Amino acid sequence: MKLRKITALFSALVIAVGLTACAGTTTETTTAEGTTQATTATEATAAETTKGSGLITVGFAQVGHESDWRTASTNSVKAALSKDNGFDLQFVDCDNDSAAQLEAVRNFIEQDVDYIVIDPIVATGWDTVLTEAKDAGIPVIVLDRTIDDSDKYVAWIGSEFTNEGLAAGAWLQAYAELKGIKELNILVIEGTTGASAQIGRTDGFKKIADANGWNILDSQSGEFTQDGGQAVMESYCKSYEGKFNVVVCQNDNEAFGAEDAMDAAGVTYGVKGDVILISFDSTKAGLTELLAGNFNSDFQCNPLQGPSLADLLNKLVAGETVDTKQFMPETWYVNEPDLKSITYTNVIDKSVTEDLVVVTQDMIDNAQY
Ligand code: GYE
Repeated sequence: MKLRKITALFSALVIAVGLTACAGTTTETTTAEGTTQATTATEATAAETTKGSGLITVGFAQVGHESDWRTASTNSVKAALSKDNGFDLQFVDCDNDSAAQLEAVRNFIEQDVDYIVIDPIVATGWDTVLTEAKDAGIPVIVLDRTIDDSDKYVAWIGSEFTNEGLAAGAWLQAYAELKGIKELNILVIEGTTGASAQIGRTDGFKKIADANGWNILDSQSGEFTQDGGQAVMESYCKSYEGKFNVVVCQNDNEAFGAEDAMDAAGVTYGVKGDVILISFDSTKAGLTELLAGNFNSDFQCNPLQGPSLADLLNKLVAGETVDTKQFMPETWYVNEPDLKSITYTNVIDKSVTEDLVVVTQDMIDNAQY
């Protein structure tokens, strides 16, 4: 077991509440386009919460346990929705199986929980079961990944994945210019196919790649896992030997697997290597690789959503109006000081300039996941 795996395991055990203080974060909060939805949900729950122990019963259909990010998300929700905080949490690990996730939601409806929280493995296939939840009078909250084919939920808390992909592309553009790299031949290791995190990161990065005429040699799913990332990279190393100078992994665990595959194939990467290695998530283990110079940049996705979720549920119980969309604050990390910021056109067609933060040991020591 490599050191980074041990670090990952350790950080997964650290239950984190609250957010990392970060420079150059992008935070947006969109207020209540869905006031009507929120009101309906509130009416439904007021009666429900009086029925049992006084605790608010919440069913959470979690994606699985595929990555360090996921473990941090699970820990954050479990800590925030504890009995001491007034919640009775029914947690189901859906093991990356969409059918199992639909079944978990149907079981929550059957159990007549007060609220259902879903982190959707994939973005589509949701309208029928969300209609069933609505008909049963159980409000649904979506966490992290988005649902694209139904609006029958009260609110969503998560990250703007397309912006993460755009930011990675904007950074690569600026970095290549700085280093005088004329030709970019890119291999992408995507996350779980159909997950909004995979779709957004792929689309955002591709937009910048297309605008610059970069060559994306291949783009395959590594399922957001270390083993998946390693398997895809092993096959890339054979098929594209000597032909690539950039690898984009859509999460840190895939990047760890890609490092192992490149090590085995004798390919060098990172600040002193031949290949630029880009990752997403910025876990403690990922930032450790960045500080060591093995990654070139790491685009944060913040999994510490538990406190915001607890706050939202408490507001619904109290009959207050809630924000229907809440974006987590996130930081773009690098390890070379030359570039201070990046500018790009974000998803709402607005030109934004965002800071790049040079990772330090202190930041890693204080990282909460
Ligand atoms: O980046 C990855 C995880 O949905 C944003 O899922 C999340 C992604 C995260 O497995 O590590």
